[in-house]
Amino acid sequence: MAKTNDAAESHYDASGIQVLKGLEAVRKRPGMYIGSTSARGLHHLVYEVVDNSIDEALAGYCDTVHVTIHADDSITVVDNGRGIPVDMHPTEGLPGVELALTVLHAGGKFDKNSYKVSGGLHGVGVSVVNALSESLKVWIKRDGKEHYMDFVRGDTTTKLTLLGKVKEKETGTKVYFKPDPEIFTDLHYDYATLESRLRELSFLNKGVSITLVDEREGVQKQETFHAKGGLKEFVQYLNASRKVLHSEILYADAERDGIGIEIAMQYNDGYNETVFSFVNNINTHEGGTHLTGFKSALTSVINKHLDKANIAKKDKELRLSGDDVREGLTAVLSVKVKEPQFEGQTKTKLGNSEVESAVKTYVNEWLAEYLEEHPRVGNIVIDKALQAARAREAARKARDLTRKKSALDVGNLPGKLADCSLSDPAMCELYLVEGDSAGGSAKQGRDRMFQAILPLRGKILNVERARIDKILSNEEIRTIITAIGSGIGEEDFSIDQARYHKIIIMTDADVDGAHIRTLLLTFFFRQMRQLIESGFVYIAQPPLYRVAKGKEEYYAFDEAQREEIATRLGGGPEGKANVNIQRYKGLGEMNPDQLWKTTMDPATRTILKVNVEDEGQTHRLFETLMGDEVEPRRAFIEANAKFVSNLDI
Ligand code: 0RA
Repeated sequence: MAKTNDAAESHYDASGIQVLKGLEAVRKRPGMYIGSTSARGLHHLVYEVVDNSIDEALAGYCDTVHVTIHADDSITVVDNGRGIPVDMHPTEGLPGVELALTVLHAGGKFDKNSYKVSGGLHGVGVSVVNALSESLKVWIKRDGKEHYMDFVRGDTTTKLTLLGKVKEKETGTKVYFKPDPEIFTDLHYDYATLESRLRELSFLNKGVSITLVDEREGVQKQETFHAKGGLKEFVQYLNASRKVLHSEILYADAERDGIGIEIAMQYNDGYNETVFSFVNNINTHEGGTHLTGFKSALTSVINKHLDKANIAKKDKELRLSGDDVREGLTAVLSVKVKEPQFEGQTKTKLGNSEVESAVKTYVNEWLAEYLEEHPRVGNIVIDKALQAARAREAARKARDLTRKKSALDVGNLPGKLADCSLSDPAMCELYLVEGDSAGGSAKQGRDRMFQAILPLRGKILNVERARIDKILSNEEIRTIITAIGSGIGEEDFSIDQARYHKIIIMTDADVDGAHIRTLLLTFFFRQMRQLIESGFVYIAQPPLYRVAKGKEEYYAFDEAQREEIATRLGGGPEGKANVNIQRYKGLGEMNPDQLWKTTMDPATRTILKVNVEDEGQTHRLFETLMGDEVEPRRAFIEANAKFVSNLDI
């Protein structure tokens, strides 16, 4: 930075120093600002810039956003908003754009729109993206002129420069950035991850057109997301693989007490509840006041509707619970709140109490009127909820019965379970093993101090196609529930009761094994989601090959590794003939010692932790793979078959 004696310039220098301090803090502790420096943080940079464009859209000045992944995994985001201000800030002595890009939380200084998010990872500002980029460039079209600036690791390298004239009505901002390899451990952008968030943003911001372009070699593609119907199209997307019970999607878009409320809902013939909630475009995974308001209004309106309905007296005496009225419901609730208070472990739970009453009052009016005016839909909803209530009643009876027999009582663990001797759940592992023979090897090979084994016989029930009473009558599932000890569902589940903090699925590396694993994951996702969310569910990685020469033996987990070991043991490519390669067809082919060494010994094994990256995608995936509709499943398998490897068919 050139030194001058000019008073204004030295003031600029002074603020420049302060600026550097601010962004240095971001580079020192990036995790504090973007959560992590792995893939998640990397993608967060894109969301941060796009959020600024979406803010312009919310303020009514922007309807098009273009995101490009360049060949070297750098990113450009272009919008047609008003453009970041370029005039001198009266007190800071820097152009607005430079402030926005070099001062932490400078966004607030403009106070440009009322739905800015406070706290959490969102809305940290584009200056954070700048600090964590090896290069950032910005082009602004505003007031008939185009301006340019660039930065290296947050430091201004080219001061604001006038590029030339443009048409007066041509406005917008273009931001290019290349994430800094000194900061990020992973520099690769995942198309599907960006696609999923951008699609979601288009659903949440009716009318905004968002295009994603991938320029990288071999993957070139481009998609535009644009939802004229807003959340209506979101629900349609989520229900795509389901049989819906009524064709019209219930939809509301209103403002009450300064709070924007948008809702879409539709019932399907399944038994799951798929309800998503958002505040200022942020997925409130932990729910909060807006969701509570919606749920309580839904339960109350449907119960009132039941009272008025023309149905048998004995049904009228049934009270519909929240779970009953949400069986088979797909709904999205999105609110826009001026000063959101985010709470909870991941800061994704809305705390503002005024939002609960606003949403509740509004949904009470809107839904009551809708059901009144659409009696056919009203009857369908009542029917569905009554069926759920009856099934729940039957399930309660079945559970009481099994309780009497103590089948679900931890005091009476299943006979098939070989439990471990420690009792602290944090130390204990439960292996769910496919088949009795592998189960036997695992029992002999394990460390019985902390490893418990539960052999599973054959296929477990597909819970995606079953209601709770049927799920509970399935022997294999009951055994799993009892062994884990935490109960199931939303109301009966308690993570504190889980008897193991690692539940490891161990199946063969073949089609049956993959199927059993999917069935187990479906069950955990639908009935014990918290187990996954707490990071308790894992997948074992047994080796595919044993490579041996004489007394020396090694295990390979894929073909490349097998070849590498064989070459090394044989003393070069020619000597491979003396090497014995054994392909494991199933876990049962390994003796207890081999199973321990390769798959169960914490010192040497690899286990994969199961997590839910994107709830919406996961719902759709399980519905596609495990639901009733055949056509979406066939299409999915066709589209993805080429990615499947290591399956022994
Ligand atoms: C501050 C104030 C104004 C707009 C913006 C920032 C803005 C920032 C970004 C980042 C990406 N795209 C953006 N578009 C706009 C409002 C200025 C005015 O009042 O005209």
